[in-house]
Amino acid sequence: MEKDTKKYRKIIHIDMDAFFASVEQRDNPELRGKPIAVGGGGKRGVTTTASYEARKYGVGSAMPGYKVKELCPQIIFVPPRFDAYKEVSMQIRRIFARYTDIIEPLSFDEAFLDVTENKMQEAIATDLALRIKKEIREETQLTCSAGVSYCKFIAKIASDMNKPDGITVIKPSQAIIFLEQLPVKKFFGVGKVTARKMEAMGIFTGADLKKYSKIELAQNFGKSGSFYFDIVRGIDDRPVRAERIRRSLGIETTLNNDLEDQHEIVEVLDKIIDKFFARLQKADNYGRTITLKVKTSEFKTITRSRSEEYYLKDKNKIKEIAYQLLEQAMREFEAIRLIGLTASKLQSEEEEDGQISLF
Ligand code: TTP
Ligand code: MG
Repeated sequence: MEKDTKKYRKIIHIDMDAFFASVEQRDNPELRGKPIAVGGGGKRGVTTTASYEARKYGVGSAMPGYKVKELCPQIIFVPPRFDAYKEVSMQIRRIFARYTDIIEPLSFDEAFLDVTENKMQEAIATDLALRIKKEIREETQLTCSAGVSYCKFIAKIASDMNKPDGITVIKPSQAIIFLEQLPVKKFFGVGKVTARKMEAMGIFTGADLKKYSKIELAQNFGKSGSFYFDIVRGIDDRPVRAERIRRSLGIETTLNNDLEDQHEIVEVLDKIIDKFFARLQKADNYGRTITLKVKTSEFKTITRSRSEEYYLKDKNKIKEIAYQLLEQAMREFEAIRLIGLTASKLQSEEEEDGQISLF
């Protein structure tokens, strides 16, 4: 008889415990063991999160300050320090990178890791998850919770089941029963509105959901219907998508007709600088190197670049450099048909390497 040879993936989902609040308690011993809320202190402020001590009173995320006070009069409101959270976020990503390159961060404090193949040649994903938890604790003095399974959907739900400082492993053979017993409101991807709609249809658990055909679910939930149909049967082949590190950011324009006139070229360059700068601002990502590229009417490509020691965030400075580069390039062409600007040595790239930019 043929053996079941299906090879399952090994996926870990890591999520920091009461993230912002834990960082505040770590950095200020006076806050330890106390109910605190990060944010929400101002007149109209809402909380970002609350310590576990505060959660006992029902305090949670996205709650207005007055409501928090009602629930827990002794609450301590702490203003958020995003730089500190970002630093931890980068620290944990560096820890993940010791194990695998297939890392998909979902936010500051959580990520999926595909460890089917991993840098430790370790076959047991649970052991890897425990090692990651230990390294995070040792290096950040913070705890996290882990979910381990063969797909993203179950790993994500699992990481939430034994918080704080927990680990939950759901093996492929346990998945069906796990999903049948699971309340639909815990399904990752089922929002509050959908959960209410499902409950109105008598769907409270995975087992209830299974009674509906794919067509019925599509009729009620549109495209998501077939997702629910598959997911409740443990079918989730979505890959863990590693974030691509951007090496450059830029724009270029092919001109309608070849340009010869210097003034016209500068006019086009001005427009490109505007767009280019807007792009950098939008990405909130700046580079230390600016490259100008032109394609001549003879289809020859010329590039000129200049690097600085600091991130080029000032539009006038960028303009000055672009003009200078154009001047250099102009010696080599009569007419151009394409012109563009690129920024490289980007901030985001260096942060991935673990350096924090000072400029
Ligand atoms: P979560 O992981 O959702 O929450 P948490 O880490 O505080 O608690 P848990 O132990 O249950 O995982 O979010 C991570 C951080 O994101 C959280 O510490 C604060 C921030 N956040 C907001 O700013 N607004 C929000 O509405 C939520 C949910 C989180
Ligand atoms: Mg969290």
